Amino acid sequence: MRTQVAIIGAGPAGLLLGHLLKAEGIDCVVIERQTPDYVLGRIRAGVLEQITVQLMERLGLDARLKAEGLVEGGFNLADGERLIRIDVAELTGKTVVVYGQTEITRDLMDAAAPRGLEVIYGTEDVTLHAVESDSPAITFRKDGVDQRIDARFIVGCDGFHGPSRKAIPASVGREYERVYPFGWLGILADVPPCNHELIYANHERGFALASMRSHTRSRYYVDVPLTEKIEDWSDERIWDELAIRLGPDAAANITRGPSIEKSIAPLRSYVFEPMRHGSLLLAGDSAHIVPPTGAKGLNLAASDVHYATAALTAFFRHNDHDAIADYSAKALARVWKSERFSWSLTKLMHRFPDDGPFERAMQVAELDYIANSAAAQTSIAENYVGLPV
Ligand code: RFL
Ligand code: PHB
Repeated sequence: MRTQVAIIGAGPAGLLLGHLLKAEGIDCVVIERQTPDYVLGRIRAGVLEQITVQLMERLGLDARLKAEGLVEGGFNLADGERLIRIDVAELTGKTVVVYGQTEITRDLMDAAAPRGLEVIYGTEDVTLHAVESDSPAITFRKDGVDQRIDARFIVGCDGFHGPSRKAIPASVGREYERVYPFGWLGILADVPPCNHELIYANHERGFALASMRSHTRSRYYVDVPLTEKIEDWSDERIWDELAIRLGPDAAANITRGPSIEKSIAPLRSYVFEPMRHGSLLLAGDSAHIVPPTGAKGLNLAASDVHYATAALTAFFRHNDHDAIADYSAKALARVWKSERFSWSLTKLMHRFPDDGPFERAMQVAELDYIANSAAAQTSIAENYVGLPV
C-alpha cells in the first residue's frame, strides 16, 4: 500500500490529523493497535480548549460538541477554607468546553468511513523503517498477514508507549522528565456534578478534583500514593475522601452513586526533543506528557496536529521543506508553556511527601496572592483557556 502520510495511532491526535489531512486533499492512512471499543473505553480528558473546539468546527464535526458540551466560563481553586473562583470568561473573553475525550474520539471515528479516511484497527508489530529517508515505511501484521505501507511522511500519534518516538536515535533526541510521587484515582459515575464548574482542591489530606462529563455524569479524582491498589478503594471510601477534601460546601452537594469506571493514573511531566526527525513527525502524547492538573494533554495533542497539518499541507501544495523543518520548534514552543502551567498547578495544588513547612507556606502564600490579585488570576485564566497557537 502507498500513501502520502502514514499515521500511527487512532487516539484523538491520529484521528484529528487524519481528518484534517483528508480535508486538505492529502492522502493518508491511520493504523491502530487496539479495537475501536478499546480506544473508546479509555476514560481520559474532559476539558477542551478553544483550539480543540476550533479544529472540530473546521472539520464540520462539532454538531454534537455544540449540542452536548458544557461551556464553562470559570473554575475554582479550593484551599481548605475558601473557593477562589477564576473568572476565565471575564478575564480572557474566552471559555472552555466540557466534552469528554471519549465523545470527541467517537465523533472522529464515526466520520472516518463516510469521509473516506481509512483506519486499520487491530494491527500488531508496527515497525517504522527508513525514517531518515524521503521514502519511509511502516510494516505490521493484521489478522496474521504481514503488510507494508510506503509513505512520504510518517506521523507518530501513538501515545507515550508507542514505537514512533523510539525510532528516533538516542544520539539525536533529548528527554526531559519529572515523575510525581502520587497518582490520580479517578471515578466516573452517573450522578449530577456537585458544582457547575470544576473545583481543584488542596486539602491537608491531599488533592481532589470535582469535574464532570454532563449534567448527569460526574468525574472526580483524589491523589493517592503510587503504592495504592484500586481494589482497596471501594466507591464508598472514594466518596468519603472526596467529601472531606472538597470541603463542606461541595460535600453538601455531592450525589453519591456506583462507579462506572475507576482507575489510578500516574502523573508525569515529559518532553522529547526534537518532534521531527527526517520524515517522521511526532504529535501528542508520543512526544510529551503533562500531569492532568490543568487539563492540557488532549489540547496539546490538538495544537500539535494543527501545526503538523499546516506543515504537511505547505509541503504537499508548495513543496515547502522549511515548513516541515520548522514543525518541531513551533510545536515545542507551545508544549513547553503548557508543561510549565501543568507543573506549576500540580505543585500548587498537591501535598508532596517531601514537602516541609516552608513548601506548605509557599503554597498558602501563592493561593492567597491568587485570591487577591487580578493579575495572578488573569495569568492562570489565559493558560487555562489555552495560549494562542
Ligand atoms: P493516545 O490517546 O494515547 O492515543 C495513542 C494511540 O496510539 C495507539 N498505539 C498504537 N497504534 C499502533 N501501533 C502501536 N504500536 C501503538 N501503540 C500505541 C494507542 O492504542 C492509542 O489509541 O494519545 P494522543 O492521541 O496523543 O492523545 C493524548 C491524550 O489522550 C492525552 O493527552 C489526554 O488524555 C491527557 N488527559 C487530559 N488531557 C486534556 O487535555 N484534558 C483533560 O482533562 C485530561 N485529563 C488526561 C486526563 C489523561 C488521563 N490519563 C489516564 C492519562 C485525565 C487522565 C486520568
Ligand atoms: C476530567 O474531567 O477528567 C479532568 C478535568 C480537569 C483536569 C483533568 C481531568 O485538569
